Parts: sequence; C-alpha cells; structure tokens
Amino acid sequence: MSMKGWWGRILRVDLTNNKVWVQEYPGEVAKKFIGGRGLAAWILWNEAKHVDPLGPDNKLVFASGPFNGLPTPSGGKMVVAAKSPLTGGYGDGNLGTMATVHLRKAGYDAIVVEGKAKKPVYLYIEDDNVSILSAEGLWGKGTFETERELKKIHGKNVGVLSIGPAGENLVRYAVVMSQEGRAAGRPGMGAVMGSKNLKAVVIKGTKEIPVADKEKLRELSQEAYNAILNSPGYPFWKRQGTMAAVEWTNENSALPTRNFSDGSFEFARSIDGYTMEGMKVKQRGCPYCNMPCGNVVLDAEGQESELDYENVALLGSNLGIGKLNEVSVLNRIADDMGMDTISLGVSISHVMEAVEKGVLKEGPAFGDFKKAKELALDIAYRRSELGNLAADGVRAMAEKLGTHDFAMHVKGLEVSGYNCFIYPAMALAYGTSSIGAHHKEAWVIAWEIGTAPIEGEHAKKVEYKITYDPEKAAKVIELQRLRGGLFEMLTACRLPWVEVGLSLDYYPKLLEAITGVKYTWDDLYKAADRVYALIRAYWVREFNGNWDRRMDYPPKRWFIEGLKSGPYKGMHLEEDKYDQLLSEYYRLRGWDERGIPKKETLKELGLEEVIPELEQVTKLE
Ligand code: PTT
Ligand code: SF4
Repeated sequence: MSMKGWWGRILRVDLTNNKVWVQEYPGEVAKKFIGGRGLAAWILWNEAKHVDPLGPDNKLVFASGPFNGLPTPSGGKMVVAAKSPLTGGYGDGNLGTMATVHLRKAGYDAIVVEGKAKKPVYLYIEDDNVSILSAEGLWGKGTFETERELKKIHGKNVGVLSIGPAGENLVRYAVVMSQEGRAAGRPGMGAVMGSKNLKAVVIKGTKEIPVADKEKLRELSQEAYNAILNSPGYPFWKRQGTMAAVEWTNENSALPTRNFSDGSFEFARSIDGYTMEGMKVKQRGCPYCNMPCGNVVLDAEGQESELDYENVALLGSNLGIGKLNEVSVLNRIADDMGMDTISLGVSISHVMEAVEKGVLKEGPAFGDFKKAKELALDIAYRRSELGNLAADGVRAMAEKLGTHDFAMHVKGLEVSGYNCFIYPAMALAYGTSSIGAHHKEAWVIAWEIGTAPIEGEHAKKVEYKITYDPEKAAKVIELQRLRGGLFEMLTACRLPWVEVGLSLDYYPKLLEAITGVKYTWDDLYKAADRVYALIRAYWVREFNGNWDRRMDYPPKRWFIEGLKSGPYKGMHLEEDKYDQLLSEYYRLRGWDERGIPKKETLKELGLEEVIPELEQVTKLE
C-alpha cells in the first residue's frame, strides 16, 4: 500500500506457534480509524470475540499513530489494548515511550500478539528482523531491572516495554511499563502480556517514515513547540506538572480521601505539588516532548520515584497517608512491579475500609504505611490470602465481601483521582468512559468547577452549585471526542492543549502534513464517535447483550452518602437527576435508552458491518 504517514503494516506475532508475519491493512481502515485506539478497537472488534482475556486467544495490541516517530509536539505516545481481565470489556492505556518511536521507524503501525509461549520469552524487533528470544533469566525481575538488562544486551538506543511480577502473576490491574516511570493499560494489559508468557518487547527501528509534506511538518512543529515554550502556563507546569492538582482538588472537595469517603485531606499540604518541588531531584519526559512533566523524587528508602497526581492522590490521601516520601515508596513499588497505581490504591483503600468496618479481621488500617507496603507487595506476588483477593480488584472483592456500598469502580475499573459527591458531569464522565472509571476521556471537572490547577488561580474562591444542566452531557461528549478520540488516535499527548493551551488547530494541520489527507473537524469528530460506538458495541457483544444503563452508573457511594467535611458537607449526587443526564448523553450520541448504539447511528458512522453481529446478542433499535 503506498500511503504517506501510515505504513499500512501490522506486525503479527503468534507465540503458540512461534510465528511472525506482516499483515497489510487497507488504506480505508487507516483513514477511518487513524491509529492508536482507533486501530486497536478495529482489531479487537474483528478478532477478540468472546475470548478469555487471560487465554491465548486474546490479542494484545501495541498501536502507534501517524504522529509517532516524527517531530510532533509531545507525540511520543503509544496505546496498549486488549480485552480486559479486570472488566471483561474493551481495555486500553496510553504511555510515552521510545518504543513507539522505534516501532514506527521499524516500519510498522502496530504489533498484535496472540497465543502463549511455552516458556517466558521477549520479542526483539530490528526493522524487518523479528526474533522471539528466551526471557527465562528475566522472569521474576522488576520492570526497572528488566529494562536495564535488555539495554545491556541490545544497546541503549532501543525502546523497551516490559511487565513486572504483577503482570507475570496475572494481577488484574497489571500495567505495561517503559523507561522506569511510564505506565499503560490500567485495565490489566500487563496481565494479558503475562498470560502470554511475554516478558518484554524490545524495538529498534532505523527506517525513514514516509511523510506527505516534510517541510510543512517541520514548520508547523517548530511553531507549536515555540507556542508551548512561550505559553504563560509553561513555567508553573515545568515546576509541578500534574502534581498541581493535589491542592486544587483538595480545595474543591474532590481529593479522594480514605477510600473516597471524603473530598479533602488534613495532610494535603504535605503531599502536594509544593512539597514535591522541594524533593525533586530530576525531571523526565516522553519522547518529542518539550514540556516534560515526569517529576522524580527520592523516596523514604532513598530510591527514585516518578510522581504524578493520580499516583499521589490514590496512594496518599486515599489511603490516609500524609508523607510524600512514603507515598513515593508505594508509587515506586507499583512501577517496578508493574501495577496500576490507581487500581492498586483503590484496592488497598477498599481493604482498609473493610478492616475499619469489621468486614475483614486483618489488614492495614487507614494511614498505616508499613502494612500498605506489605500488602502492595503481597498483591504483586499474589502471596497471601488478602494479597490474592486484592489482586483481583475492587469489583471482585465487593462480590466476595458484600461491600458494594463502598466499592469505588465503574464496570470493574477503579475510580481515578476525582471524588464526585458534588460533580455530576465528572460522574457522568466516569460512568460513560469507554474503559471504566478513568478520567482521561473527559476531565470535565475543571470546566464544571470553573477553575483549573493553575498557579494563583487555584486560590480563587469560586461559587459552585450542583447543577444537572443538559449542557453537561454535551460537554462530556465534546471532551470525549477530543481526549478519548483525537489524541488517542493520533497518538499524541493531550497535555500541551490541556495544560498550556496549545491551539487545537495544529492537530488537523499536522495530520494533513504527515498523511496528505485533509481532515475537517467534522471528519475528526465523526472518527471519534465511530470509535466510541465501536468500543460500546464491543462491550455489548462481549457481555452477550446483557447490558443496561446501570452499567453507566457511577459508584453507589456518591448517591447514598455525603461529603464528610468542608463547605459542601453532607452533599451528594441525586440518582434520578443523574439518570436524566445519562438519557441526554445517550440521545446526543444516538444510543438507545440502554446505552446501545442505534442501527441508524452505526450506519451513519460507517459501521454497518457491526450490526449483524450485535443483532446476534440483542435487538437493536
Ligand atoms: C493513565 C493513568 C494515569 S493518568 C496515571 S498518572 W495522570 C497513573 N500513572 C501510573 C504510573 O505512573 N505508574 C503506574 N504503575 N501506574 C500508573 N497508573 C496511572 O495511569 C502519563 C501522563 C499523564 S500522568 C496523564 S494524566 C496523561 N495521560 C494521557 C493519556 O491517557 N492519553 C494521551 N494521549 N496523553 C496523555 N498524556 C498524559 O500522560 P493509562 P505515561 Mg499512562 C508512572 O497509562 O493506562 O492510560 O492510565 O502514560 O507515559 O506514564 O504518562 O495524572
Ligand atoms: Fe509525557 Fe508529560 Fe510530555 Fe505529556 S507533557 S508527553 S506526559 S512528559
């Protein structure tokens, strides 16, 4: 296929049969699904049908997009996707890694791994040469050492993706790691990798990526990079990165505290961005990024740990732990073992609350760092009864313990760093996110509150009133189109736009310079809607049509309890009003009252081929 910007080539690997081949995919698919999440959703819809997520038939997809391997602003991201062992539905995550740069330079848009190796292996890809090599010497090692060892063998100039003991032991929220601080695949992509006995993927690419208009790309990129450096938000971003959100959520009663039972934490100051600034020893970032936000500190055990807001909120205030150097130990363990910090934090906090309420006899109490650390390691190795239980995540725990009233998850994915007792739009964003309760697709809370975590700005007192205006549903969709759609398909980091206000207009222009294809905003929104509908169809099919709007509900706690402290004490969401907002969301998306895309909608989005398969499991409107 002669195309610019895309190779039109997917590297296929079958570990059961030790087979490697290249699949060419149609240009029409590239144009329709663009890359990253779009390509992954298309592959999983077609190939991962009713598979056991941890069985050999599941497909593990590493998908790049047209922006990768080229000098595009913060364009060093990669999507890792598979059917999720945590939720049973579509799962993916996004990380910044040199592996995405090398993958594209090696001549592929994506890798799809299927089957299961008899013994631990890793993949070594050098352009057209692909080998499946023994990883027996690496099995059991943490992700930091694994990457270092592989770089000793293959040189520093490679991209490495690996799993740690958590992935090997099939912890249901194990992630894929890279570069000692980048993680992807909250819904258990690391466990899928472990189930295939695949310890790592090492890539070295040396080819030139075909680009439609090199000069235009260079010009536009240079302009965008300069705009980032000159933006007013840049200096504060460089200082605190995502950590600025600790103070902001705390002030706005949204900081997850003690298993989301409250929205502000008495020790917030000692785990916030300012405290982090005082501990910072270096800053790391993703490829092609000129606004690096990986803030590295030394933890209580003297080791390096790279902090982000989510890590600190869920492993700090949410566990009642108020010392940043201790939180950093938990964060480093999660990275090294290869577990999602968010789901790990919420699983541990669920145990803590169960202990507090007497449901569990033993286990860490809120604030007990030592026991929390022990439990984190037990989870990674599945080595105690409690560790084994918590390794399956909150939904499974709640089913065993009957603790649904404080089970903080949507569709089985644990809630990330925003407590929503008073934020209906953000609750809707969690309810309708395509992987479960993750904020990445619609971080609508900043719009809902009316401030963002910007220096000076955060201190401003805003008048806030809980409302359920239908425009909240429209806003969630607008953000999902951009964040969950555009950026995940390109695949580029969204933070230049979100955090320092880089104009969105750069993105279609860059995409055109790279691919030669002109996309209007309508085309891009339609592509995003197509991906959302396809992912929803995937869930419905994998759930055999047993689907209803309750799947899009946020955790019960936000309806039945109130905030424990602060100016909004006692307030919570109202179920009937949330339900109306959800109906508005479905109406705007062209989905029926159960949350299933209507036939007409699927046709409009060019997804006719999905209809017959969906009709095998449920009646479509
Ligand atoms: C993402 C989720 C997030 S969202 C965070 S912090 W965040 C947690 N990070 C983890 C971590 O670290 N280690 C770990 N063991 N588990 C972790 N789980 C959590 O995973 C990350 C940045 C951040 S920091 C964010 S918001 C943005 N996310 C992007 C995204 O999703 N898409 C995109 N196109 N651009 C993005 N840019 C930003 O990337 P998941 P990273 Mg991550 C250590 O993985 O599964 O998508 O969940 O990618 O390279 O680490 O960069 O306050
Ligand atoms: Fe990576 Fe942060 Fe840069 Fe985004 S802003 S590309 S997350 S370093």
